[in-house]
Amino acid sequence: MSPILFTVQDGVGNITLNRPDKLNAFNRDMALAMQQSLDQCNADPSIRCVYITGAGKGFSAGQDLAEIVAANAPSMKQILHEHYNPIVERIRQLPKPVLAAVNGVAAGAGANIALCCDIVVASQAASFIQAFSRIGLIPDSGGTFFLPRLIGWQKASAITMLGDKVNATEAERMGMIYKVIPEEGFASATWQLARQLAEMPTHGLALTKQALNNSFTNHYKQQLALEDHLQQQAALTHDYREGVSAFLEKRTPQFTGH
Ligand code: LHQ
Repeated sequence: MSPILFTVQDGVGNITLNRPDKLNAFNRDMALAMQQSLDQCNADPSIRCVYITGAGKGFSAGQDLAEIVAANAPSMKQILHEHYNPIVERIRQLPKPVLAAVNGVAAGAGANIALCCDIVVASQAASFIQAFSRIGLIPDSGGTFFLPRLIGWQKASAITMLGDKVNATEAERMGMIYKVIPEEGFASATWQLARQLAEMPTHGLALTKQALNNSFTNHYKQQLALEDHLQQQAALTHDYREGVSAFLEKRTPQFTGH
């Protein structure tokens, strides 16, 4: 069984984590296959949104703990350098929106890979666990970067140290995720959201992502300069012209992503 299912439909690249009997825990094969799918999403111009979800009842339980004690286990260095960091880097650098549809429990690296996506929605049945402290590790896959920025230092400090299980409603309340979506109809509601994103001005969204990627490290003058630079690029797109024309002509815009 392939650890990642990858399909393209309606302008959306669908990456499904697919080890459902292990709650989609990451092993090396799955991490490398996910990188390959993200590369395909980058290379294929027909893909204008990436949708990441899990097969079965979980999203991902993080690192497969059986793998790290097996013979020929990848080293800690390999796991970070070759598995998780390249996934997070690809998601953040991808010039297209990435939607995480968290269908069930997301723990450890599984939680932090979801949280580094551009938009995170979660089923009422989902939960987020910074499980690292339970096994003596520190949060990886960008957790110590994204969490304090999403929910503030104090909450981030407490949930990473205590390893609390945060349910989807609480995650939304804290600002960890965008929205909770009812369990019933979750797949179709989140797929609709991905399709909506795929019909938007893709290049403009990529420039927005680039601005946000820099917003917590730039000071405001640098950020104003970056916005100026990126807005000049957005102004050159077909979609900008189309958006303004459609508004003035009182019709629905037809964006091409360029
Ligand atoms: C699993 C796993 C799993 C293997 C469930 N592995 N089988 C970076 C660097 C290097 C090393 C380590 O890690 C990292 C990054 C990380 O991600 S560290 C954090 C690793 N993840 C965890 O510690 C979470 C471990 N899992 C759990 O605590 C629970 O499974 C949760 C709370 C996620 C879900 O609990 P339940 O809903 O009660 O499900 P379950 O525990 O019954 O799991 C179902 C099956 O999945 C079960 O297999 P079995 O054959 O007994 O049915 C579990 O053994 C398996 N599974 N997580 N990470």
